[in-house]
Amino acid sequence: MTAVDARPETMAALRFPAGFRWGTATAAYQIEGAAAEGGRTPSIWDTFSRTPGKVRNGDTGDIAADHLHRMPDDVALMRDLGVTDYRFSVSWPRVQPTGRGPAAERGLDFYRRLVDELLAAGIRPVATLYHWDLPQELEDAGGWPERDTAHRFTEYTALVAGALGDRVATWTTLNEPWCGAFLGYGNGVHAPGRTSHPAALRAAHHFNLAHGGATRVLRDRLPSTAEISLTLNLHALRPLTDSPADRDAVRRIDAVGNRIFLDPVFHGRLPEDLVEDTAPVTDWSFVRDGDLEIVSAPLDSLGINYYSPSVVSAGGSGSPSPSPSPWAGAEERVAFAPAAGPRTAMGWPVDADGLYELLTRLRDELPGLPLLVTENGAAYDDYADPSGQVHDPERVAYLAAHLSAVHRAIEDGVDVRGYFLWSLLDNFEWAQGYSKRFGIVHVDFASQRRTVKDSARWYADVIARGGLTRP
Ligand code: IFM
Repeated sequence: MTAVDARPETMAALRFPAGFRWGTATAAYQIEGAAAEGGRTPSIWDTFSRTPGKVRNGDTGDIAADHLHRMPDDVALMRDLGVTDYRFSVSWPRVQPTGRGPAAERGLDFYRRLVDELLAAGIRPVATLYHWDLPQELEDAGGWPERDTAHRFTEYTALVAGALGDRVATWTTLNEPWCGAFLGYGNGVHAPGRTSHPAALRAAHHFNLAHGGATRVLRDRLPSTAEISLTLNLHALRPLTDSPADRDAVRRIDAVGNRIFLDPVFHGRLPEDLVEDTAPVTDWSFVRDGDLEIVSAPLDSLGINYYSPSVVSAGGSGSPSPSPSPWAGAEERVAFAPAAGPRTAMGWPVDADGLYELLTRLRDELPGLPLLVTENGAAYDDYADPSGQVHDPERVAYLAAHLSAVHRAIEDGVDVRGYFLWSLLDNFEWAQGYSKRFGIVHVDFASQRRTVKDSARWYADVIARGGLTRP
């Protein structure tokens, strides 16, 4: 076959449906900075990042990408890229500093201005109410393992809904409660850095309860057209072999990694096998009558954050789950096998099939529920060269492969309504501090200069054409 003959195949366009939402995503603590302005009080991440040894290089979100002061310019960047939607999170300690009582109007004003700026730029705001920045005062009162934190969250939700409900059409209650519960309270890699399996499981339930309570509040206070959603970082799991033991290892991790949220939220029940697997750790008596009814309030869509899959075995090969493990003891005898192939700067395997597998699973398990890919992207060690350019071909390849997987899923009947690229800006990557760059816009943290990377130009082109060429 000649090169000319090959062109139609290599150039075939992958077109997305009309109205597909092309977004970017960020989170408050990772970009805003201004940690002590306008009455904002410390969150668990302010405390954690100040605790020696917890965050790489001792980095904190004190200044981050200084977005609070540069917001109009950052919105203009998105407008120039042509994004249709922007997913941001609201900082709880900025709008309700002690986690109780009245709102700090100056904090809410920032989000009012952000939403106005977005709407003026023709960009749909997508608000996430919780992306990990619990007010420290609430952690001091017991944090997510305590039931009252869920009640505090519904109160806070009412404040934000009152301020933004007339202009924000899409709402996400929680971002990645698995990380909040199991990295925050299970293995302590994230704030608040506690290491207790029972606390992690209690936190997971209270996240579910907070989500359900907030959903009720949003339904009561928002126009009936509002879209209410939840974002989960579902784990794409594969057994190392087809042996019953390896398949059972997948079942265990699926229970404590995925179904711990999916079953209560979408089916109003706890996974029975999870309750059995975790019996040595807890009797689940913190789940009270009526809780699961609150948790399972109907949703309009589900957000999925996907980066890479995991290969799971019953042990013997691969590395055992690290100690302390985030999996609350349910991972007994489970090992994680090293994946082949390229990895990002996070060390995460590049494997777009995992996204396709997750999306088609959800099509089958939750028929009729619209899906959004609310995060996907990659960190690479990119830098501005002397001519001021940032060339990031690996990120372009990663994004192209994953968007192709989304396209394939849509072709196979999955109702995916949008894709939010993580992230608009280089930012504070939690325990990795500023050492990992996920942005399609480079940030020089010393000068706060923004430089549009090649990947941002590529994404703008994808958006303009409503699709991409087959990679
Ligand atoms: O930066 C995070 C984000 O806050 C939550 N999802 C994963 C991203 C990359 O680690």
